[in-house]
Amino acid sequence: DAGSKSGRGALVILEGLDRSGKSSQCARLLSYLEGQGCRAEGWRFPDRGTSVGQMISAYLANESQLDDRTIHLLFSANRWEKRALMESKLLGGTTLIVDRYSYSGVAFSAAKGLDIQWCKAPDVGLIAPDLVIYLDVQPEKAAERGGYGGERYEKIEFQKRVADHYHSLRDSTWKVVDGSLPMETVEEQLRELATNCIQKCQEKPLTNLTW
Ligand code: NYM
Ligand code: MG
Repeated sequence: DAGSKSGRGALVILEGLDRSGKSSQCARLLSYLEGQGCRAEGWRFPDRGTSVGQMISAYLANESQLDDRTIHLLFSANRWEKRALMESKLLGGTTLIVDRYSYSGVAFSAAKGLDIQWCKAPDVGLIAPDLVIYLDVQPEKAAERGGYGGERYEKIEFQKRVADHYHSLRDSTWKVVDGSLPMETVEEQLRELATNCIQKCQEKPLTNLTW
């Protein structure tokens, strides 16, 4: 098949506030790509399946208390423990559609008041994404969408600060999509962005995140 001989897979990240539609859009994009014969997998961070991920999950559910820097480093460690597998998947030609990455790490911790440079440092050396799609939804709109699930951070005032920090992280790999548009419209835009990205990065080497 074409996929196995024509270079590496793409690292595509979806970012956005809680309830911005990332998880639904990741699933839709993944099934579209698979339908097109593209080798792709859906990943998410935090990956709650590892032992670090279980500590994160307990913290988010308010079942444990952790110092702000400690939980920040656990979120980063949770990405590091997946780095080797991520690299081998990408080099083997599999595209990864990932729900949250280092940008969530920085935006959420910085919203607590932690220094941004300090927040960025532990993720230096992870694999740099080929494309970051930011689903832009006003915090008020996101909160209306069936409310929040009761996890830590799911408060409108906090989400507003997270949005400001996301804004300051935008760089040339980012595409901002209006997440308040109808689901099908958003889906269509994501298909086009991802398809272009997958084609373009086949011959490009993987690089590391430097911010
Ligand atoms: N979150 C997620 C962080 O605070 N730092 C991180 O590095 C990552 C990946 O965890 N409110 C926050 C954002 C979410 C929460 O994510 C759980 P999800 O996508 O709801 O499982
Ligand atoms: Mg959530």
